[in-house]
Amino acid sequence: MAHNDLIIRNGRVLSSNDDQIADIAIRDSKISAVGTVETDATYEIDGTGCILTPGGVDVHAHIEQTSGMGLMNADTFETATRSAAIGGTTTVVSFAPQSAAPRLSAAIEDYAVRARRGAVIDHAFHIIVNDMTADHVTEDLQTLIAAGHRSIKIFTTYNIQLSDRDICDVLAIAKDAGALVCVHAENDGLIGWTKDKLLAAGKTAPKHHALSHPRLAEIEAVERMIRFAEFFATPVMLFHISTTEAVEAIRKARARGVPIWAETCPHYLLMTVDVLNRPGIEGAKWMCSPPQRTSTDQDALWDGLADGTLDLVSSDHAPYRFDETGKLSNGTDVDFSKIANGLPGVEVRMPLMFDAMLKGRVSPTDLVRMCCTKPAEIHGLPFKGDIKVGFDADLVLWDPAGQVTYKDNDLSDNVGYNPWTGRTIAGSPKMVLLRGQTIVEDGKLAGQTGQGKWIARPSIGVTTEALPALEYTEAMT
Ligand code: DUC
Ligand code: ZN
Ligand code: ZN
Repeated sequence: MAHNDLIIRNGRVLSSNDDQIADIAIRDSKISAVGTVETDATYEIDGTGCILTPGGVDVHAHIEQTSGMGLMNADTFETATRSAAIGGTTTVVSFAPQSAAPRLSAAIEDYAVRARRGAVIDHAFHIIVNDMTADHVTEDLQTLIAAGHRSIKIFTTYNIQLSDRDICDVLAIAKDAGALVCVHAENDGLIGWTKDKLLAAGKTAPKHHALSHPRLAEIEAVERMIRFAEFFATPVMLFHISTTEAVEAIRKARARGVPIWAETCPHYLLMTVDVLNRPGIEGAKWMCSPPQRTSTDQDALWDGLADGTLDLVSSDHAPYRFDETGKLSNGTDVDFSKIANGLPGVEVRMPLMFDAMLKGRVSPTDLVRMCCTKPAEIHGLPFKGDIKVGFDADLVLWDPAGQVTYKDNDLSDNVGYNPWTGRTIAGSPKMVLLRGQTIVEDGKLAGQTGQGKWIARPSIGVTTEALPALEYTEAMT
C-alpha cells in the first residue's frame, strides 16, 4: 500500500455525515483514508482528545474592496487570509467589483493578481455587477463564468443597486451560462425614505442606523428575489438573512420548489440590535447592513439553520478600522449615514460556531455542513469542505478544552478592534492544514503569503429540477 505523507491518529473526526473516532491519512495534499489506518506515514500526529473538522469555507468576505461610499476596507489579502487561517478557515470567496476596472474581465484579473500575491488560503471571487450598460458586460460574464468564476453578486440597494429590469438580464445570463446569482436583498426606497426622515428629525446616532434599515426592507426584497428566482428557475443565493419573516418566506418558497439558497452570519445569530446602543459614536463599530435584530429573530435563524431553510453561515467580513481611515473617515461628529457598514468576522466565524456546537446549539455534523460542506457545494468549490477520501486535506485540529475570552485588539486582521470583546468561547483551533501543509501551529500562523491557490468553480450544469418556469419558457419561445 502506498506510503502516506501524514496520519493524524485517534481524533474525533467530524464530517458532513459522521462523528467518529478515526485516523485521517494524507497523501499528495489529499485525504487518502479515514478510519483505522494500518499503513504508515512520514509524519504522525496524535489527535487523541482533539476534534477534527474540515477547514472552514467562508463564501462571503469583503477583501481589498471599497464600500458604497468609496472607502477602501482595512484588509489586504495577506491580512484577511492570515486572520481567516488562524480562525480555522482555509477557503474564502471574496469579491471582484465591476467598479475596480473598466471591464469585468480586468476587475477579475486585478483581484486575481492581488490574491495570488497575498493569500495564505485558497480563494475564489464573486463578480459584482452594478452597471449593466457598461461595455462588454454580457460577453465578459459569459467568458468569466466559463473560465471558473461561477457566481455573480448584485445589490438591490447601497448606491450600487441594479434595477429590477437589469436583475432580469443578470438572471437570464446566469441561467444560460450556469452561474449562481448572490443578492444583497433590501428595498432601497424604504431605506432611503426612512433614513431621510430620521436625519430630518435629528436621529443621527449609530443606533438609528438600525431603524433606517426596516425589517420590511429585507422582507420585501427577499420576497421579490424569490419570485425572480421562481420566474427564471435559476438558483439565487440570498446573503445575510436577518429576520424571522425572511426565513419564513424562504421556507415557503423552498417547499414549492423555488431554487433559493440562503445564508446568515454570526452577528445575526449571536448579537442583537442592542449592540448599537453605545454612547456617542462607539456604536459605529457594530454598524452593518442589514443591522442586527432581536432575540426572536435569533431563534428563527437558528431554527432555519436546523431545518435546512438556511443553508450556511458566512462571516460577511467587512473590515473598517474605528479611526479616520475607516468608520470615522468623515469625522466623529457625523450622522450614521456617513459611517461605513461592516464588522470583521473572517477569524471568529468558525470559533463562534464551534463554541455553539460545544454548547449544543448545533449538532456536530450540522456545524460541518453549514460552515464547510454546503458553502463549498453551493458555491461550486470542488473537493472542499468535507473529510472524505479524495478531498483536499484542509483540516482543523481543535482543542475542545481551550477557552478564549476575546479582547479588544486580539484579532490578526488589520481592523484593530474585536466586536466580540468580552465574550468567552470554548474550543480553539490549534492546528490548521491547507492541502496537507501546516498553515497554523499552536494557534500561530505558519503559512506563507501566496501559498493560497485560486480555485476554479465549474459552472452549474443543470440549472434546476425545480419549477418548470412555464412563463419564462413561454416568453422565450
Ligand atoms: N453589509 C455590511 O455591513 N458591510 C458590507 C456589505 C454589506 O452588505
Ligand atoms: Zn450585503
Ligand atoms: Zn457582504
